[in-house]
Amino acid sequence: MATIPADPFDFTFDPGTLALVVIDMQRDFIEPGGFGASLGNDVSLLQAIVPTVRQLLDGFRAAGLPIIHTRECHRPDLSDCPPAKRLRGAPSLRIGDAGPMGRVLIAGAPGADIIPELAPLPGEIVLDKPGKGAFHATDLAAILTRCGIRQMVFAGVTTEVCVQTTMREANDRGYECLIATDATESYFPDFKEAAIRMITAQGGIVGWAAPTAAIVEALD
Ligand code: C5J
Repeated sequence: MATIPADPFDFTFDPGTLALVVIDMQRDFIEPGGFGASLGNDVSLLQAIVPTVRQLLDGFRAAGLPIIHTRECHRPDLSDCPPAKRLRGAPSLRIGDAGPMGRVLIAGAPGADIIPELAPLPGEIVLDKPGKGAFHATDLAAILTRCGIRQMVFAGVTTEVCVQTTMREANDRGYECLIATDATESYFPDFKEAAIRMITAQGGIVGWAAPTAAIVEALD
């Protein structure tokens, strides 16, 4: 067993059952001209965590531990995109519309790709998900069972939407989850802070939180 100093208390893990889950580090959320920007968000906030997410990837790769990358995206015919999701709000580009990086949040379009700096390596799992949570309408549960994963470190975007939703789904399924505080970000910094407080409050009601350096050091 190994230990990461964490909030609200130490996160003890078995390296044989730990995985890294990197949520939605896609061009559509991180780069200008994508879905995030079409909603009026400042994507430079999210770009700031690319180096720390890369440190986590490097640490898990060096330790030989499993890595799962998720991508929020939909089928080209939008059959897995509820109209309520597509029509919500007043973005300049809706899901499925043609944008500067191809059709917005559509599997196979350049915008749905993970940014090149964090590109998955052969052997790493890439999971396309139509919802905010990575368990909804995916085979994530089966993958975790098959790989013997019981504990997960979470990174990616956005903290209070897809990261927190997936952590809550995982927590309800009995997984132990830790969020890397400097490898996750929101378009709304106060939402990020609030989400991490929600996760760790009440004795870690959803999970644990720790900085990337502490996580990577514990993997050595
Ligand atoms: C959002 C996500 N915010 N990956 N997606 O729509 O958090």
